[in-house]
Amino acid sequence: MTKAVLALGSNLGDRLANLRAAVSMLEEAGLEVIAKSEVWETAPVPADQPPYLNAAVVAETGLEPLDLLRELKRIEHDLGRREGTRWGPRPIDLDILFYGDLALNSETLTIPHPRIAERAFVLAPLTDIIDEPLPVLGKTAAELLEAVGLEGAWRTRERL
Ligand code: A4P
Ligand code: MG
Repeated sequence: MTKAVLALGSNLGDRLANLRAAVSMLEEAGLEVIAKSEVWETAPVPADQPPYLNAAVVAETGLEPLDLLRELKRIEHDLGRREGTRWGPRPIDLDILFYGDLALNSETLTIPHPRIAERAFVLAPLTDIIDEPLPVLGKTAAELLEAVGLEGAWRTRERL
């Protein structure tokens, strides 16, 4: 089993219900979710789309990275996501942030996810669930978040 860290984002439809449905579907797919961040409201990047709810989870999985990616794509599709503009609005976005301490750079999959260190909407939820230095990056989420600033990210009172 490997510890994978996943990012969840939604900015279309019932955003909280979408995040919660995604967590249930991850569990149904056999992942054991062992930590869940709080739910954060975040300003969209780029700005010309609705605001997001973002969260992150740690999950134990026996799936290999590409099989995990395939499961995430299936869950996105089942939750109504269709091909659209890259970085555009979506009912659900599921990204693999880390997979154990693996570093991988292939055409379909890059691990760690390439833009973690520059995004408050990824780092803020990570500070809820991982205190140690992050795999490969070697710094804590809190340290990286301090460098980019918390601007555009707010804790909601909601739980996953
Ligand atoms: N891919 C490569 N590496 C990975 C990985 N580690 N995890 C490939 C998941 N997918 C990975 O992704 C496009 C392709 O990236 C996949 O088919 C896979 O082969 P996608 O999810 O279809 O499209 P996307 O999400 O638009 O692209 P990407 O690159 O994942 O975008 P980001 O960087 O995730 O940005 N603003 C706020 N506030 N909150 C957000 O959550 N999200 C985005 C999406 C933009 N702005 C946002 C948010
Ligand atoms: Mg994505």
